[in-house]
Amino acid sequence: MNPSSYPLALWPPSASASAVETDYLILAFTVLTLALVVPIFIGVTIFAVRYRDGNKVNREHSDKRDRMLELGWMLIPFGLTLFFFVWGARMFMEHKNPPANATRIEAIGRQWMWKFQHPGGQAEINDLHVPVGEPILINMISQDVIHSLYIPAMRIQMETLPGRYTQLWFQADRPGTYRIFCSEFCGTDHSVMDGLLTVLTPSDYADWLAHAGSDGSLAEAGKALFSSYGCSGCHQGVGTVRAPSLAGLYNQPVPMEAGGVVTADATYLRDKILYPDHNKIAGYKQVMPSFKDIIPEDDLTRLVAYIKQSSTPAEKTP
Ligand code: HEC
Ligand SMILES: [Cu+2]
Repeated sequence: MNPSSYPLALWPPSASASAVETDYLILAFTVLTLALVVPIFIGVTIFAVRYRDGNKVNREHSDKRDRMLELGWMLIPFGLTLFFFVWGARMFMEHKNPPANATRIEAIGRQWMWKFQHPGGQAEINDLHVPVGEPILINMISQDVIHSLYIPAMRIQMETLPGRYTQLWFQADRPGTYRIFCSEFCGTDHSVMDGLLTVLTPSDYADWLAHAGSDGSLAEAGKALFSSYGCSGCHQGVGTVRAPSLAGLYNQPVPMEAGGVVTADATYLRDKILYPDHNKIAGYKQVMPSFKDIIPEDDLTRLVAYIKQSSTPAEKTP
């Protein structure tokens, strides 16, 4: 990754339809802003010169009023800016709602690198390979401080927080190599916390996946960890007398001891592993040990992937 291989450009390349639309939005809004500001600026200058102290001009105040004119200059700019509000809000909603069929990539930000894991278990550092024309959802978390995943060519960025998953999605529409940055100051080597996004044709991507090497999918790796960290001792087979079975738990409502229900999303699962005393669930004695400082972030991602896909609904017997 040599920054000097990129010539100084005013505008980064755009590699998705939504990036192109973002550019149009910004451009059009800049034009509107100029259209509203420049006439005022010119008017202020003309009046300041014309009515300056000592200049002999007619200073009588006319009491002629033009209601239409006054309404016009309030309502027309209001309508114009409202148009941009609607346009921007529409794009915002689009950014916040990844399509259900998106390929999900797990990302971890840490001082000072990005780690990406594909659903098949292929992992890469500071490099991300994705297929063109398919929605890609990046689910990310930080292992230390706040980072921010920024992909200028897609015109998107998202904060990467410790202790909470955040998401970002895009659909690249032209193959190529684009830059990835951390856009949140995160310490000494923040400036070199960057990477390369390579958008491949679907066949090249399949080829890449096949050669990238993987010790099995994330969920498979998670399954192995589920035994090696001793989770299965309580959460599987005879163990489930004391602890709930986790099969089919993902995205289900869980009744809390304190009343109310919580949805078992990825953040809930992760929190439960690190801080089992939070969100105590109804019907069980809380005997689960905390795995904070024991299970590293990568393994948490794998465990969560495993729990998510073990979706065979089990007899939940609280
Ligand atoms: C000593 C037994 C024990 C071990 C070991 C254990 N757990 Fe638990 N776990 C429990 C109990 C008991 C509960 C329910 C108590 C509560 O949460 O209030 C629970 C709750 C959970 C929940 C929430 C379940 C639900 O229905 O919402 C998750 C997720 C979970 N454990 C994951 C794990 C993972 C992953 C591991 C291994 C890293 C693990 N547990 C290790 C006993 C254990
Ligand atoms: Cu960073």
